Amino acid sequence: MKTYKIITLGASGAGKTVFLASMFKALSIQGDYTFFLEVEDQARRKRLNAIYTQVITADNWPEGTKYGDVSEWTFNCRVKVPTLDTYTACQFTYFDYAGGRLIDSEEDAEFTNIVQESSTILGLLDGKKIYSLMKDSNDLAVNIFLNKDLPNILKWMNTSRVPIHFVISKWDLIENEFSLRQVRERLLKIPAFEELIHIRNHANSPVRLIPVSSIGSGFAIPQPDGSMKKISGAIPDPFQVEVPLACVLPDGLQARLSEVKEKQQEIEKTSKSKPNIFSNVLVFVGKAAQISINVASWAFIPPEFQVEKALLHKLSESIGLGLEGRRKASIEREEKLNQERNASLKLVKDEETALMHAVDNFAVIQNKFERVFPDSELILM
Ligand SMILES: Nc1nc2c(ncn2[C@@H]2O[C@H](COP(=O)(O)OP(=O)(O)OP(=O)(O)O)[C@@H](O)[C@H]2O)c(=O)[nH]1
Ligand SMILES: [Mg+2]
Repeated sequence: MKTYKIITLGASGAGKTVFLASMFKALSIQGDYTFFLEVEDQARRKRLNAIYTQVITADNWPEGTKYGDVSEWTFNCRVKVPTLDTYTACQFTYFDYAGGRLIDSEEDAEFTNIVQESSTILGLLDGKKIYSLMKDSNDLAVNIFLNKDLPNILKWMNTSRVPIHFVISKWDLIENEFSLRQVRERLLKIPAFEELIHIRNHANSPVRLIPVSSIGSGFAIPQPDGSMKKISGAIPDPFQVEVPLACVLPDGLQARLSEVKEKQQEIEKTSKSKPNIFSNVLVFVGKAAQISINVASWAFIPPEFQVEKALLHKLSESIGLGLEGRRKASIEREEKLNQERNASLKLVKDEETALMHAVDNFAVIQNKFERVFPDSELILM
């Protein structure tokens, strides 16, 4: 089974745990999308459901994650076909730590390992602090964000070259006053942030800004004392909580293929006898990208990204290998993607075809998101 690991990095109170509970709730039934998430472990499933129930029904909020707690949430990504048989396409494992752990200067071997093994780093930026930053307030929250939270997140991100999803939490607090483009411009004024984007762009490893709200607009309002008051009678309407998960596989594959391609080119440059490009080659042709990867190089791709050829071809249309190949999200594309998704549902009969179908769903989610937020992907070159 292909398993994608995602580490969530974010300061204490940024909204990591509430986000995971809300994402699970949104994707735990086959509704808008023709896949769903399942937490196999019953105790963990109950725990995650209890967190969400507390968010939406109790007066107070769930407690922050404790320092020693490693919440490891494994979601099976499942597809139910019209005959009601269900197949697992892949797994996503999210690691949710206490935010305080980020700033520990001690060697943290466990944390380091998880960062190294992750397919994607999900950096959660606290929307409440971003709002203060956008307001140009000179308050403590902004100071902490700029001088502590963000540098600590960037420090960990700089230890790997996997794709990065900067999730802006609590978008409900920002959306009425600032656009994603404005937030993007402000963040790019921070030199260390901009530098990270340049490095990732150079490696062709995607970086995105993804605004989410785990509760939706009008559910809670910040109080002068810093707390978040729930509005009595308000109904939660989570916003875009499914987007980060949908980007994990396509973005991860793009980054891995680019890495292998780069290594392969280096070897070809230095080796005297040019390898015969027609032997031992796994050709991978797409509308947006045309690359060939040697069988030997393919072995360096981690198993979760060694997808079947048919899936590679499918994804090669949507992943941009090289800036010129960036896809254009559009309504027309949405229709085409919906048709493809309907067609592939009929073909699901095992893990491999279930993954093909899940990827069609991810493309639908991504296309819709990029259409509404064309400034999501950070490309500076
Ligand atoms: N307005 C708004 N507030 C939110 C949202 N998500 C979380 N919050 C608030 O942020 C608080 C912290 O959320 P958590 O998910 O517990 O934060 P965390 O990042 O897990 O924090 P640690 O466990 O301490 O590392 C919540 O108790 C809410 O008050 C959101 O989408 N909108
Ligand atoms: Mg937490």
